[in-house]
Amino acid sequence: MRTDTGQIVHLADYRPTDFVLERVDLTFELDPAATRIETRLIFHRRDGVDFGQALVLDGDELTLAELRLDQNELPAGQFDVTPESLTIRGLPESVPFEVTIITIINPEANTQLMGLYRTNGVYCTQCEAEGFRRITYFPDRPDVLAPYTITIIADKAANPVLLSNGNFLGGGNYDEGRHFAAWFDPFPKPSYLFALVAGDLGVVEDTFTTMSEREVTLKIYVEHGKEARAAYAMDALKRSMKWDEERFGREYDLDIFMIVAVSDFNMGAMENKGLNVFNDKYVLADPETATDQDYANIEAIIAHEYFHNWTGNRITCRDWFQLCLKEGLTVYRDHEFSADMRSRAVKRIAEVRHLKAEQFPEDAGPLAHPVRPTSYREINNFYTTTVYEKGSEVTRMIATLLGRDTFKAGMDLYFERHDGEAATVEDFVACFAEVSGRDLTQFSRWYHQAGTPMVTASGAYDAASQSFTLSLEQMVPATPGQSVKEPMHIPLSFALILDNGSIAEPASVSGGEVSGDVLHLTERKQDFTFTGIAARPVLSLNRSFSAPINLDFKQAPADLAHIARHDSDLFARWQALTDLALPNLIQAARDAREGRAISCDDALVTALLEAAADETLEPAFRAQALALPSESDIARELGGNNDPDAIHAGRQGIIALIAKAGSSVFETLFATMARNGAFTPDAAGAGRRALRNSALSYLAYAEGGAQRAADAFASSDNMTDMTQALTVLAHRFPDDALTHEALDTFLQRFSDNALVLDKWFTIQATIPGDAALARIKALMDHPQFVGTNPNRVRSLIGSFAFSNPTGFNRADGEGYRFLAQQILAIDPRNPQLAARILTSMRSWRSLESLRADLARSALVEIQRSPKLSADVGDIVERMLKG
Ligand code: B3K
Ligand code: ZN
Repeated sequence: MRTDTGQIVHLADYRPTDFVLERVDLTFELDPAATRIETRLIFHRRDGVDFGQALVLDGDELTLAELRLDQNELPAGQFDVTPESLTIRGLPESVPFEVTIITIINPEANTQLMGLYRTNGVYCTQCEAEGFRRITYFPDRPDVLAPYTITIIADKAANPVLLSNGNFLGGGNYDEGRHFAAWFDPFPKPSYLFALVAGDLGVVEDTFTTMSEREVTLKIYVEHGKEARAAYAMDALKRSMKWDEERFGREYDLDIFMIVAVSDFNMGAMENKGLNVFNDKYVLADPETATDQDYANIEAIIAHEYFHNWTGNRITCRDWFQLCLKEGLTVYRDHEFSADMRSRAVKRIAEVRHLKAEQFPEDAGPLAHPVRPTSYREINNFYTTTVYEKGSEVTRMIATLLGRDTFKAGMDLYFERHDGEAATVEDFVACFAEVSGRDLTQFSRWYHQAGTPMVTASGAYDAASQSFTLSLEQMVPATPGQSVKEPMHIPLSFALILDNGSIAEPASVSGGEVSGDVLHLTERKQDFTFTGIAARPVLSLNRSFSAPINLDFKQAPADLAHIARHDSDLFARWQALTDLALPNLIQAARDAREGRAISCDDALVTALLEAAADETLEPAFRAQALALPSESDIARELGGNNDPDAIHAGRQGIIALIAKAGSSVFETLFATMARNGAFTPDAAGAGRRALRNSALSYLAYAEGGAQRAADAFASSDNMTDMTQALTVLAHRFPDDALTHEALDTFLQRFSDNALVLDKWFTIQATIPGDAALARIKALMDHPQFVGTNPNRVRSLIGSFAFSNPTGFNRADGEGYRFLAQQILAIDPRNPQLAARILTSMRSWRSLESLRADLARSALVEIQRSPKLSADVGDIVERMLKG
């Protein structure tokens, strides 16, 4: 394990390298325990750099076997080497020179899954962010770009497939049953985009003809026997390639594009040039084994990694502080793709739910950081929802401010100006400022100021002057290291909805800039006055979630119901339903805590059931309308002193009331939303299943609920219906014999399918209540629990910590202690996985004081461990600070 040096990297210290890397030549002789890598690097000194300057290369747990400078062995005095660095002195003054390095590494022993490792007999790499330095000594930073030539030599029987980045140069047989393959990637790239895969894999092949009529070979490699399950991924890839041409004018550039699915992977997928490596969870799908959510994820992640070819690979990041330049932008691109493939409104609702569930808590807690941070201790810990999802929201706001065409022009300029470069956030923003003529200085604060802005709104109608005044005030909360904040430029989409549901067209607006249906809040306090409004309108604000803010706007239930019924923006209708529900859920949590009976406003019940039954609305939307804010949504709204048991009990009480009032609606939906044809994984089919399963979840509150869920489970013919029914059964009736029976059936049926078994573990890990911990512990002893497989660890321990609020936050603190022990057990093997799961405690400070104290003790226990990785050390330190 890497030793924790505790060193902090600062953006302000950025300097270009002293030496320019011209070419990289790598030869791998693969062996499970002793892979030999010969690295040849051609450098020249950058203009203006002192002649005496030494070349310093990065390493991580490396052993140097040989070192040559221009083919000559170096005398001991001319270099220094440690596992972490290689320093070479006495370099030629004005001509390019060649450094040859030989390292020997052990892929089999690489449990961190960074660098070159083995998974199920397959060699594979993960180099982002700093994994390449675990393969060879190298200037391992994203602003060092070069073309790579790769030769792979390996045993032919065990590794018939030998892959790397770029185009295939050739291959052939070698001595002793070995063979080789050579690849050349002409596009200069940083080392984090390097990839190598070797092993015995099955393949699915197809082609794509680009807009300039070039034929590109497409290959998806999977374990033998799983080829048929890659068909949907291939389809998603071709749709992504087409979409990027049509929407952004981006054409693919190599002769071949490959995807490899592996079963041990720390994250979702990786955009290595021409050779994407994927967690097999985001490649493999068929109706029998994949849920609709799996299909949607595959589509989105295939697209995301493919889109990186331009936003990330052709234009990369100058340094890791610029991570959002490729990640936020690429998430925005994949969101837009999915919105075009599916229902835009439903997609937006899902995005906002995710943003609020994951990014808002991060931004409100001890791990808050700006979209473009200025310092880090462990870069792996900055692949966050703030960089990704808030980064995407910031890009979306640029598109909102500029309008679609000008935004496109800015993207075109960015691609043209920075192709082949390592760029910065400033470079990106400058392109949009230039094409629009807009000053984006204030807007750029979105990159630099952490924390979710709070906007307080109030509206007043004056009948005499037929005017409506909207008073806005913004506040950005203090976050770690940033106590004082400046006002932001916040684009707020709005509508003034009249009694008959139509949208008022104001005669004039004063008080600030308004473009189309977007008003620009730029001051701390700002009043906008709209004239020519004949009658009191209902204001719908932040439609489509045009800005990632918290909105404090006390609207009467009748006004919210009016929006929920009439807004032409479906997202706003959903938001209004949520806003109607939240006060009820909060009150219910208080009532549950105090032991009072739980009640619910009629306005909420009526509005929900009306939306659910409205056949003019698409089923997927109606399902979203029925999905009440989650327990963590309620906790976030409460903001502090949270009691997860009370929140859970209150929410359950409200659901029971809605279930009772709406039983006939739910019966009808359950019957009418049944499928009447062949299964299709598309958005329309998924929407019907979502609505039917939502109805089932309410029906389970009625008499005979367990039997009903068990019947739905037994009659299901696809993984979505099956897991939904099993979840309802297990979560509502954990001790019922029907539940045990169904869980057993599921286990027997899918015992040889790891991805489906992950679902079996997750469903049980998220059963609410105090008994959860004992259940988790028992499941850890299950023969199918594989502690070295990240998907399996996340499905059990991750799901427990992130998605089981009552089980994890047991009042006696045993959930936290358990997590601490698990983190300490995972950390020596896989620090990235440990650190990621530990972030589940990011909101510990908003718990009620007894739980908060126990959570703190567990964190302190982790911190006291003598041998923490940099990854876990950094998270735990930031979580405890202040
Ligand atoms: N760029 C990778 C993430 C790498 C994470 C390294 N710790 C996947 C993606 O965002 O597309
Ligand atoms: Zn990405």
